[in-house]
Amino acid sequence: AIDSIIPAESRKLWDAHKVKKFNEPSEFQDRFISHVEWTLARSLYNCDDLAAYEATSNSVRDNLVIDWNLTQQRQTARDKKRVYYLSLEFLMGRALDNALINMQTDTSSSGESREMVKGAIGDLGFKLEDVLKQEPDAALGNGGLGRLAACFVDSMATGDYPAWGYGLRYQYGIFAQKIINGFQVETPDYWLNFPNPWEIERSEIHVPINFYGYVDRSSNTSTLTPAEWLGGERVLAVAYDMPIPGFKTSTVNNLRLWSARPTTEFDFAKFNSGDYRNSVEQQQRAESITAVLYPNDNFEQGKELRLKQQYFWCAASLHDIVRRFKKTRRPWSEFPDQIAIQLNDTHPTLAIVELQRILVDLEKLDWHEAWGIVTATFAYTNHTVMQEALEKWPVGLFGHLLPRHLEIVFDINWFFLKEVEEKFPHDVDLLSRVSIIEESSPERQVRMAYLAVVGSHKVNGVAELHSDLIKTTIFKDFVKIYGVHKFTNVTNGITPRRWLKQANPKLASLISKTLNDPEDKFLLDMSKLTALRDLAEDEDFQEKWNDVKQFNKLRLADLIKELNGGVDILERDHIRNTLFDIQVKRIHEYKRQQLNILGVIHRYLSIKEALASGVKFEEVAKKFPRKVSIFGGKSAPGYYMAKLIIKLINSVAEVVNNDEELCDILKVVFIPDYNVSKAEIIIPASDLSEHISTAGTEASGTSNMKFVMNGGLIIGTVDGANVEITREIGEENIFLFGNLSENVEELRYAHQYQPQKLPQSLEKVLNAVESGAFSPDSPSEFQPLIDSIKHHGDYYLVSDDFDSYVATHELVDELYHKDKKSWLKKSILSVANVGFFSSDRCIEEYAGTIWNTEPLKPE
Ligand code: F58
Repeated sequence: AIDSIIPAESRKLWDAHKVKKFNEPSEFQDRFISHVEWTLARSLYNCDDLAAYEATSNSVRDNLVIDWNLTQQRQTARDKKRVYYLSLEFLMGRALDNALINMQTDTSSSGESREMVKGAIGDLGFKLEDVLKQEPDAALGNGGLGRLAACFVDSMATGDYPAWGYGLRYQYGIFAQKIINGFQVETPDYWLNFPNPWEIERSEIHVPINFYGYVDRSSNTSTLTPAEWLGGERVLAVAYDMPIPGFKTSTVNNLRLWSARPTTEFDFAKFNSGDYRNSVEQQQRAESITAVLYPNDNFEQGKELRLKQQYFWCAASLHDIVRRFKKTRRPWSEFPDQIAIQLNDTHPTLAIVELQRILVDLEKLDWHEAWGIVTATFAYTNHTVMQEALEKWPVGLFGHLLPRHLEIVFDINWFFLKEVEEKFPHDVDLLSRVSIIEESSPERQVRMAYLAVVGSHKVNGVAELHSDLIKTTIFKDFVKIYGVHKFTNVTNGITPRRWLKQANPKLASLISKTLNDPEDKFLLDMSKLTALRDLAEDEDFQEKWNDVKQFNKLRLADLIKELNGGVDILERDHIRNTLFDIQVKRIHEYKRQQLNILGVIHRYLSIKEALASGVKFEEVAKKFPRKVSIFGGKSAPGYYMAKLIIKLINSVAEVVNNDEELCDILKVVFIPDYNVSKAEIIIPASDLSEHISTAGTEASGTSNMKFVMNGGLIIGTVDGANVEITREIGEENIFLFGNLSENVEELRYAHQYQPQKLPQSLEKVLNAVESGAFSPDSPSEFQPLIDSIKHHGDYYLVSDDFDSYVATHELVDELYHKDKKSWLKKSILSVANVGFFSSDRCIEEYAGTIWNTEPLKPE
């Protein structure tokens, strides 16, 4: 039973006044109007779409909060093992539509409540679609890693796991991208302009967090015994909770995001010395800790504020976790039986050090007992093998900000190296290779990935190929030290609720009708989709399937038009037989958008050449059937080459789209400000999508799974989860090309010592770019891109993969335009076999093999 301060005799009264969910349209309307009048202090006469969005969200939230409270009570009372997912990023996107899909009322199941609200709000004079569009994206992440965390909290709630997410409540999410004269320009994403109905401020939950200062060890001199960390700056971490509803369950989990506030403590020293303004200013700086999300993708910058963010968040979260554990009055030894903490990349690695500090300094446990508890609690997910993305912190900066934590890191390292030395005596090289402290100049650095490996009981990669690679590259020595079983794989997944039902309602409805599954149970058990295999060649079904795709392509064309100031780029009548070829993801050299756009230029030049040599347009159009190449994605603000790639794409679009001779058989579109809500429109519209990273560089990729789940075919390299996608859907249903990861090193090596020999096809393309064909006013504008391929070793192997890329596109054209039936068959079979990539499967694997937790089902 849970304690309560309410006396027993009063509880009856509480029960009599129990809050109730809205279950019917008229109850929803009551609630909606109450919120318009009372929460928003508006009326019928000034209720616009935005107010309707706020009122609808508040009404839906009321329902969720009832289940949220029950879920939390249940989890406390049953006291089962809990999971905490620590991620510096949660790329949630919009919440309302998702809540409507997942929410249950007392009388309707998930899915049905959306229809009910749609009708009810319609009768009040609003269109649900317009109301949903009012919501700003919660864009608290950069890309794949942040979106993965968002999919995981959805699946943890759906699977009834007692699991919380912990993150930061940034006031500015990832910047909004504007394209001006073809260049990316960043503008701030202040997403909290209007009241956010999806967060509940818990001002009563505030944790003081310290920085800087010094360590006091009064009498004893050993760093292993309790010490006191004193002085320094202090700020408050205030909790904001977001309800996370599961699908077809009344479980509503919690995502707790911390926000920084000044403490109410007052600096009397400064005040007395007459420095009032300074003392206030210093306090105000506290808020800067959670002001902005760092906008880098696969690159670590090493800024002090970033480390401050990390500690602020780890310390607040651990304080919260420990407080909850202490309420159970269990002995410390049971901590790992009750709690699993998953580290999403190395960003939360300080949590390992902080827990060790709490146990040794505050709870006075013996060092080794504490360390046993720590390592049994934590597990770490790695998302990259690229050196520039591995976190390292200069020892000086680390020790200045967190003096006691640095001591603890040194001690962890000391015991670790001792263990290594005992296992592999006299291997000095090994010791320096695996040391958590890197002896680099000008300064030593803390290697966070190694600290995470040493402090965790399991380390996983995010796709089979990637998990194999980490064992032979960055963590090779650790496999030798700990054995191979510490390292495992959990292939990524995506939530089918958002990425099928919400993004593609037409396809979801065709599937539910076909499977005779009116309650959409397939969204929970995606193996049900295999029943579609039998229909892959059924002409009637193919036609319906194709109609859905056409609908989604028109929907995307509408969006593109809207973003283009109301001017169509694509002729509507042509959309039906235009291949939509899409690459949307962060812009990065390793993801090779440059390969894609150079391929587009190759196609353009080939068309022009054919026309110039007198070949009839009809013939040319047969060889190069209609196609639009669609790009989208943000570059890190300081990433020069990625920004130049964006500019090249826009410059090529300018030339190609205005070349009348082409009569629209080729178009190029760059969609500005790619984000989650745009992805929901873009992904369902693809015929083909591009996942063409240099082999061995993309850890998994998750948009590849999203495209396949929406019936798009993919062209890709043998990289990341493309490998398992191929295995699941069959190699005849995917267009693979390019060199394999095992050859990459050799090819790179060769580039360094031999002058680059480019294939003729690429030579032509680069010459055109160099001649200023796409930048007549400054012909050398794209020289750095050309040089990186021609003269700087072509690190990403564009030249090595170019011909096979172009040839594979020819196969795509041929199939799409000459054999639509077999195209549709491949599309249907892809969806039929995509079930493995549901994030529900991932969470089951984490729970079974890493967390050792079980679901806690609502009674
Ligand atoms: C991505 N990493 C991987 N990092 O690149 C992708 O292959 C994988 O599918 C995905 O994680 C999920 O596992 C990624 O998105 C970041 O954005 C970090 C942000 C913070 C700085 C370092 C990169």
